Amino acid sequence: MSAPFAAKAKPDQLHALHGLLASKTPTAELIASGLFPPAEKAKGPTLEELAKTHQVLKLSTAPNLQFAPRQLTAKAGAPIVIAFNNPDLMQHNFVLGKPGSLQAIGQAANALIPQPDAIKKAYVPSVPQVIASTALLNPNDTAIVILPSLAPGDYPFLCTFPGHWILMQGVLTIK
Ligand SMILES: [Cu+2]
Repeated sequence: MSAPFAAKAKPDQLHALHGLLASKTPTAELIASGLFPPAEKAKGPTLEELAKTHQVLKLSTAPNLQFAPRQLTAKAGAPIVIAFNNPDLMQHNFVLGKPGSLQAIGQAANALIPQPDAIKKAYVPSVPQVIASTALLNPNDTAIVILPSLAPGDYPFLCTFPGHWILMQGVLTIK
């Protein structure tokens, strides 16, 4: 359990936490201490504030390695916010790719799995096709993904947690 939590921490925090993680999983006290900042508590504008200037899309995980919905639609010419939450019982992430890049990102994600820095990268491959990505979300975590305005097209999204992307994918259509 320690590695996924560690993946969210900064390098200097990882060093300080090494001993703690060896003996126990994060508790409410540790989370309150700021050593394990939940992704949804990151500093920045709130969803309500962003909604004044951005198109807001909502996306969730669903059982059996699915996104719900699998199809998102937004307009070209205005920035986008995706509020992504994970009500599932396992960890997931969200990776958005350039049009036509699903297979390339998925294969890069597969190639990343055995690499020593895979967990540190939250299983997100460092390839130019990736437009945006989140950390690994624990159950009940939420992430806010802020995107610029995008040109019309079909943008694939997927979860790159090992073994998920073949099933866990969807499309953001910009019209
Ligand atoms: Cu997943």
